[in-house]
Amino acid sequence: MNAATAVAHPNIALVKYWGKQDEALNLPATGSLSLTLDVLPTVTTVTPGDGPGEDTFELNGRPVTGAPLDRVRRFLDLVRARAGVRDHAHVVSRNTVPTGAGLASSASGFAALATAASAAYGLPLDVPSLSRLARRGSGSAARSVVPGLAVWHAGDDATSFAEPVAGPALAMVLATVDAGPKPVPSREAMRRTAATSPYYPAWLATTHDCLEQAVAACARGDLPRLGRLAEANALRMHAAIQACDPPVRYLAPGSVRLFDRVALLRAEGVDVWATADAGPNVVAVCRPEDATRVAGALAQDAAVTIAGAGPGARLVGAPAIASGIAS
Ligand code: 2P0
Repeated sequence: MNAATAVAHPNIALVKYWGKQDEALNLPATGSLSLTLDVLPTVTTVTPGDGPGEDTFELNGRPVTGAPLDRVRRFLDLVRARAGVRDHAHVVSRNTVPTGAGLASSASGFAALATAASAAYGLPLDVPSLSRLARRGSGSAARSVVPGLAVWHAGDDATSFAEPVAGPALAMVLATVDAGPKPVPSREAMRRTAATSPYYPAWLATTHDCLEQAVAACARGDLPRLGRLAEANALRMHAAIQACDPPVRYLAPGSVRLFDRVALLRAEGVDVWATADAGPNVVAVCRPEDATRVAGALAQDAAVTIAGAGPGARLVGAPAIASGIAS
């Protein structure tokens, strides 16, 4: 077994994943649609050691302990069980996404880990296999395996993976209101929404229809229809989250200001819509040629990054990151 290094990028959902039909297999209650970005990559190296032993995980130059390390170990256990080996591993990762800030750090993280670990332990490297495996680490990671626009199917363990779909050319302007960790992790808030939000059944029913319509809009290259569906879907997700008990509110005053700025730009004739994940940061969806104008307007209230469609998770040549952890 050899060390392997993989790179993956975050994705932003246009039709959101919020709720599971199976916690153990990490199967989503509904399908979702996203754009894998060309910014903020995660680069991860998996180096198998000899025989059973302690897995280690270093993130951005620091050893990780506690629950985040356990989550990586459980993922490696799954990889080892499938590969029929017991060798421990050293995982070294560099993540340029603000971790835990609602910009999908777990998506690029587990997409890169699934790809590097599959190569290191000899598992299949085709996109459906990597997407199914990445899903087990974090649901949204299933989509970061795929380049550009991706649909992640609900389905069962065998059929719940992401695959590419054709669609209109898109840019996303990431508007960061707060890069700090969110108050409630998305996994916990998702569980709480399903268990206590009176709007959860409506969320599931409308998202199912929304996905069908969004995929049809993609096929027609109809950005305005896709944008309207995406903004409505995001606000419905936040409505369901805010209605849970105890409530969780991810959107901050600065987030609402950004939704208003996007609406003002629309009133000026720009095709732009807003979405937001499990945090206060807002993402504007627009045509690539309008991205600079949109970014200029949002920069009055937030730190902005312009992103386009990016590549799927992939292996890179040699181990690119030096580990500070001795084997
Ligand atoms: C999404 N989010 O579709 C939605 C929108 C956040 C808001 O997927 O429990 O970290 O690891 O499967 O993937 C965040 O949830 O959850 C997420 P787990 P994940 O992008």
